Amino acid sequence: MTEFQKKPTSAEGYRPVGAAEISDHDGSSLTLRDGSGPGQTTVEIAVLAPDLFRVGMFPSGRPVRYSSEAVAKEDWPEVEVSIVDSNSDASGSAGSADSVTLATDSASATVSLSPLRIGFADGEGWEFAADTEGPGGGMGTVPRPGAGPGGDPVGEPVRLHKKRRPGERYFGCGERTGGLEKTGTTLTFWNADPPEGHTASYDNLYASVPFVLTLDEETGTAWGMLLDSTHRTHVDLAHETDKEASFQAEGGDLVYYVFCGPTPKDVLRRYTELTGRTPMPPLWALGNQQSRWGYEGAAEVEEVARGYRERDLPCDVMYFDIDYMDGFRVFTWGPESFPEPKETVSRLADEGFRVVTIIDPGVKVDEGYRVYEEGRDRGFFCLTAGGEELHNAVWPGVCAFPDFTSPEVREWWGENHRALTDVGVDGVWCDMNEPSFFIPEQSTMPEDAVHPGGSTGERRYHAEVHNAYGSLMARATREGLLELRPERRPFVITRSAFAGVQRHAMQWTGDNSSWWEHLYMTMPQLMNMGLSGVSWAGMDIGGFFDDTSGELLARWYEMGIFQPFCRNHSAKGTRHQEPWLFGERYEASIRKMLKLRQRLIPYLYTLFEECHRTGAPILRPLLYEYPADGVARTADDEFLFGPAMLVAPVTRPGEANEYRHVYLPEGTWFHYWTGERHDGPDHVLAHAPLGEPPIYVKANTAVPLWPEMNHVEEKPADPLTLLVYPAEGAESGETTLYEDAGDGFGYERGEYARRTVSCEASENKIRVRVSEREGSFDPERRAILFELHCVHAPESVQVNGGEADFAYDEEARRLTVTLQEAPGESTVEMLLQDNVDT
Ligand code: MIG
Repeated sequence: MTEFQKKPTSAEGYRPVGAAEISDHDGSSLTLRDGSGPGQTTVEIAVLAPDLFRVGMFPSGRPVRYSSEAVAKEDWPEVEVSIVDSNSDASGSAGSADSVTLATDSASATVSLSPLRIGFADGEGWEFAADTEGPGGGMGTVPRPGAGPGGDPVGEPVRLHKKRRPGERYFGCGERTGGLEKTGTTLTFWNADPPEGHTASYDNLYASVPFVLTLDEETGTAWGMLLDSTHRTHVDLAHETDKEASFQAEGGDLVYYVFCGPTPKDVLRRYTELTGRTPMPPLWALGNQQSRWGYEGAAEVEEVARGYRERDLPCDVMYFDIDYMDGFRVFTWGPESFPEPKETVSRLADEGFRVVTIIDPGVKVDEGYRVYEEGRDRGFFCLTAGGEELHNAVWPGVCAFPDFTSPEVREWWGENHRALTDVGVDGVWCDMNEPSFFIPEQSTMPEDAVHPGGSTGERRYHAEVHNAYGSLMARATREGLLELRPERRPFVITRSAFAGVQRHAMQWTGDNSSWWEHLYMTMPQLMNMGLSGVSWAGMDIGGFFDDTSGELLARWYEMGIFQPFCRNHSAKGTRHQEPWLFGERYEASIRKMLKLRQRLIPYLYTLFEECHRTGAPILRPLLYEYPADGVARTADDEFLFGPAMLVAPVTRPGEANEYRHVYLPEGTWFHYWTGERHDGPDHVLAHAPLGEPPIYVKANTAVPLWPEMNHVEEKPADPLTLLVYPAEGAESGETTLYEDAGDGFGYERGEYARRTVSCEASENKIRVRVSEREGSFDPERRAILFELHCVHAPESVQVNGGEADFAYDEEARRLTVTLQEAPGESTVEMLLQDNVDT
């Protein structure tokens, strides 16, 4: 059975927790017991925040513990909770009651004691996430064939059954194949390096985020649940029966968190408070990036970089895949392929390119190779069940694998990155970290392998920590880079991941194929990752396996420039797919897209900052902003790029057909290329010839743009343009512009500049207001250029109360006004001859 097909242990013999007794309680939690002695089960229900509950079940006498690679925040400020049992209205007298309710001002958990069942409700008493009833309901354990209770070294499988309310819809669950909605599916969480050609029939891929975002189809009310287990995990979302969702981890404790919402925004904000937020990226990481497995050496990489500059194609980053190493030994440089790495990297830097190098976890077993000898001598590698150093083959041949669960190993791994930073490498790409083994092909570490845990850690079987291995490697990398270069924001990219990975690294989605199907799949996949806390993500543009075509590549860029991570990457042996290899027509279209990406960076950076501060996805499904809109919920071939832009890429071949359907939710939208106005909700047929993907800008909502440039640090972003489509009769709008130094941590000390830009339009007047600058960062800019589209000729324009010059392009119906940059509030008012266009 291959890694990605294993089925859960049969639920036969399932033993739910029986009658529970309250053994302890404090102001915000309850502890319950079922049984006594070594077979006893402890259950805890705790209120961590007014809308966040944690439930833990610790079977077979296991101790209560919550430490987890998913969780970033363990100490929560005290919450006001009223604990009321069914026998009395007064708190504190828990004892012989049938049920106990823990209530905050916005939600509650009710615990029935005999048998133990737990359910939740919002402030209005609307119930959700209730345990199912009957002998197969609630939570409990499943005996593993051949192991008696307590006699199972990794613990028996644990199971949980939740009622599904009619109309409940499921989303999230991290990186997966298939569509946006996960209702009616079963999902396995077990990180694997899946075979080529991810199709809808694939289940688990490289990453595990067992977090479900649930929407009520009637009201759009949202809640969420994280099953915090790094064991193999299976989730059934109304597949077996449409009345239930069930969760099973193949060992360990059962720990889950319930996020009460009530909006997707609330759920994500709390989920990312618990599991951590995406750090601020270095600004250059938002630029376009080029990679290929198979560039033979420094000369070829430099030639490709030159190709970008010569053809006026924006690009910021070049990647070095495994061939830069000496015989694939990590933290070395190949004497033939990269004889002078420092010179190569600095020449690229002179041209405005940053460099990212790949690192795999496998360390070549090789006498005389420092990294291996150190790791071996210090006991830093994983062991077989019999206590030997565990070996398997990967690119370098026979390898040993660091035990990233050990803090000392992570520190050592981090320090090793000096071999890269000394050369001037800017970022690190963690690959093969499921971990992926070659024997047998695309397998992973055996479940009975041992992680020694180091002197301060804990000895554990691989089965217990498997899904965290990739995240732990990414963590070691980020912490190492921070240690080596404390003044720079680390850039780490990872393939394998667990819930909370966003704190350590961005995630790319691995080995897709150059198929139209995979261009489409980018959207549901990235949207669900965004709904699972992993917003900083991207798919290989052009496709990794198989041969791309000019049309596919050009269309792929039309979507790809809106990915938080924009990188072209392909596999050795496939057709090269640099943008200029398919003729002038496709190249021109890609150039137009890459320039748009580069111009959008101030908007994108603002979205990153919002994500960093609140957990809001960058590339977001329509349901995130419009949860009560039933059509928006189904939209998985279009997405929102922040609140101001809606993008509906073409993902089908056939250039003769230049049209596609687009759904526009509530609000007023302007077609970016033609300025056509649409008042949503509406279904429209968009004209989408090559180079003009359907992009819609929300009315009265400013989008900040940079001048055209070939890479992020080319020149100061002056002037900054504020693109606005004012619309009478549409809601007034507001967006944010966030700026800082683009690297370093000054922003944590207030060195940033945040402004809000609001716009309202009436029959004969448009007013755009830029708020006072918050924060101490000075963008050192001379001017802000207001670019108002789809407006009639103005009678007069006033800036801060005084007459101002303007330019009006009659044909384009575009008005431009320049404002001198100043930290205070500025208002631009336009009096129009006629009313604004409708
Ligand atoms: O066994 O480093 O997903 O992006 O180019 C393949 C070579 C190993 C897999 C990664 C891919 C990378 C490739 N790697």
